[in-house]
Amino acid sequence: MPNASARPKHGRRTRRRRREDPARNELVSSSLESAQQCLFNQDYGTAFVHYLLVLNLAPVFKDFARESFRFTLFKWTEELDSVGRIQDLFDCYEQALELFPADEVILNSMGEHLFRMGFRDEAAGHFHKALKLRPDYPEARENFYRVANWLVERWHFLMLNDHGRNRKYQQAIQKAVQSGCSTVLDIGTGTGILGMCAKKAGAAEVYACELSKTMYELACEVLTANGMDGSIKILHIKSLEMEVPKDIPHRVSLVVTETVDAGLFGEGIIESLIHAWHHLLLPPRRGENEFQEQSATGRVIPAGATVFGMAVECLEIRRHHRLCVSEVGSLSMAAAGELRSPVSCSSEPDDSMEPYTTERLSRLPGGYKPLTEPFTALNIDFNNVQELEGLSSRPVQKVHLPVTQEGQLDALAVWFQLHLDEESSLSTGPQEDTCWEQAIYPVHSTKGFLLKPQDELIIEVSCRDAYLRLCSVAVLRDGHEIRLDECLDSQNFGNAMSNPNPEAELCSALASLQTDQNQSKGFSMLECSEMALLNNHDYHQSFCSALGKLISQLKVKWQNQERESSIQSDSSDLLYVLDVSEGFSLLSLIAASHGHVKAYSSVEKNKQQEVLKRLAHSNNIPEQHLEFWLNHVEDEQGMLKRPSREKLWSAIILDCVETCGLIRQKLMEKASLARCLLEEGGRIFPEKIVVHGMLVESDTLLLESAVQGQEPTLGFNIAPFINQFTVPVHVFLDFSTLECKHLSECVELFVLDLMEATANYTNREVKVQATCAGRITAIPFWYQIYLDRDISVSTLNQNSHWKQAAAVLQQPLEVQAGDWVRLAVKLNKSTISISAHIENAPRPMEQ
Ligand code: 44T
Repeated sequence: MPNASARPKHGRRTRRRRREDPARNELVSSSLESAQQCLFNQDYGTAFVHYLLVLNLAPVFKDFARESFRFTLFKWTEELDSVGRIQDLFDCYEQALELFPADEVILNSMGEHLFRMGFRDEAAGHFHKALKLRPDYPEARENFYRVANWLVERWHFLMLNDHGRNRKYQQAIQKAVQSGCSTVLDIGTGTGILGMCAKKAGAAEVYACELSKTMYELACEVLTANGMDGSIKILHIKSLEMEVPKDIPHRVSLVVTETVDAGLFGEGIIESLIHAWHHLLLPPRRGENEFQEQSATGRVIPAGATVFGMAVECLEIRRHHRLCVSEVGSLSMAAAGELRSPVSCSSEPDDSMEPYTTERLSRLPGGYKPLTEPFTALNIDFNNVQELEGLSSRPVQKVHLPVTQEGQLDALAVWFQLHLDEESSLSTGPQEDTCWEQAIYPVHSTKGFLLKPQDELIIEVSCRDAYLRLCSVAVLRDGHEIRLDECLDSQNFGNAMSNPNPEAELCSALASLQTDQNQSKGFSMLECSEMALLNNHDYHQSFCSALGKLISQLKVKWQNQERESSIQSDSSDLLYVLDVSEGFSLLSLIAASHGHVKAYSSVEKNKQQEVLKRLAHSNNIPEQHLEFWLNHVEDEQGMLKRPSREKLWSAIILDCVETCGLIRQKLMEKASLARCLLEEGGRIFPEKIVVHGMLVESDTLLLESAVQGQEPTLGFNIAPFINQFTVPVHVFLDFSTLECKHLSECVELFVLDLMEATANYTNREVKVQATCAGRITAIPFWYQIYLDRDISVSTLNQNSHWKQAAAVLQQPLEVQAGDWVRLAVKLNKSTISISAHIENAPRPMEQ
């Protein structure tokens, strides 16, 4: 307990105050004593109230009591958290920050609570403030890196590095302002760049709004640095809440915005523009020939958009959105019922579903095959409010698309042209040399259905809830219409999955007949990465073998022990296996399938538990051999405690690597806990992780990490501000398709031994020889996960559900072929950091 019993030295001011107000001083000193007493008795709530009183009445005690106050605050809020008193928890933090507004430890800790509650933007703001107060505060730095990606999304860097896009926007704005649009509103200003363009072009009044707090604060800094803080009025508000004259004094003649995502409408541009036309913009120009002053009418940049679509075959998309295997490990999946990713344009979308995901088609591992020509799905005029309003009531449009190549229909890919004005447009197409992603509408229901040239694909295009929806509904073949939603019965098609187990099929049929509310949708939802995991054959096969090996070893050991002690073998004796993987995992069931195993799964969602139970049943695993761990434990801390039985665990399966390519937080802590819970001869899976990496030169990674170059962006000083949000490790990388030059062989960077506490280190120096000359800009890394000494899986595997990560160096490092590079690899609380130095070079290049 820090500082709880020390006594303050009374300064001159206190003494004076004491003389002035003895009753108050009496209260302060008795409260301080009570606070310390309560703290000693671990009555943190009361201690906290006493401290608040003391520090509010006598701020002079702040320095003296800071440590104990923090300690009390953290203890008390931990208690509040554990009983779900979230509002009270945040009230405490707010009171604490009123007293200590510049306390980086309190700010960081409040950020952690906010983050856990899902308030990422707010959380990040707290980490950022803590770091500004103390740049060498490692906890805050690590937290900040973790959230920076959400706060300032990586596309900001791409956008600012996209000189073509910047110039086109600038020219379109300049033209509009010079032709008379003198009052401008930038909706979703981000870094403030479009608003600044308008001001620079000579607009008399410029307003900007931004809904993200972090981006708003960033834009304020940028405006100040460019001397425009007095001339652009920026508001932290969603444009839909803006009113005249409350927020802007009168309607404007130009709205500029780039609130578009890969699917065009995902950032709410339709709603924003409808609102802007009704409340913020001057009336639109009437006829072409009528003369009207530009300053008396309103218009929007971009003026409109054309959306394109195309059907594609793509294994990478397929394996993330539907089950492509009939067996996982040793288990038949026939009884699983339908498993779906949450990305679906189904007719009854709910909150947990999204109509599309995004990918850069050109970077998909394994590539893609276009099955049709691109078609125009939609044209929209942003200067026509009736058209914007009519969008959601437009009748569903049926498009007939000739199939041009044979292939499996996996998805519809969508991109658009953004027409800035009559002359200039930007494209997000897959062929363009731009960085934009395409929207992907995966097809779920056509397992194994092969499209053929001469077929006609029928697609429905509609606009609901301000989202564009595309749905492949049918195929016209030889004059017959084959409905795609009826293709679920895979037996209809020659190359469908075969099902060798008729009993399992019956179970599956039964499952879809269940009337239970949970089953009402007839399918269970899995995250895309969980789906890819199920489709990862090697991974499950490796687990199946490694678990099988351990289980038979332990069985033999038992038999020997029994023989030696001549105790009668008890067939009810079981091995205990615990799978603490995050999300949906079949590993517990795979363990149970070896017989004489009682498996505990950590699957939490009811529907997913049902799937496991069905699979257990259909794979002849006794019902009582599968239990759900989280149904046994109250809180997360209990996670690795075994059930209250005599037995210790024979195997504990830990999920070590996150899909994004990073080691899971607290992995080593979990491993040491798990080691204590193993029976003799028991094991943790995996037992070891080896981190591999390589030196590369990749401009792409640089462009996604920070605004590059010394040149100001369109003449504005933006880079130093947004680059504060640069993170040293890039995640969700597809190393196999990353455009880059390999500058070395693969090297072993680090080893994590999960079975051996003493074998681990936190720092390591690795020497790598450059195999050719170039600029080292990054060190991608991945993992070889050893389940036992012989069996391992790699996260770089083609079938992997994991992506890779890369440490991006802030300063590229020039090397010649043959140079030796020294890498300092650090592991701090599961976070890897890497810095590179040339051997014998005088100056280290820190990342
Ligand atoms: N677009 C990239 C990036 N916002 C997404 O908080 C997508 C560019 C791109 N603020 C072509 C294609 C693409 N009122 O900071 C964000 C966001 C803010 C608003 C105030 C509103 N109604 C909104 C709506 C959004 O605007 C900023 C940008 S939106 C995200 C842009 C492949 N060109």
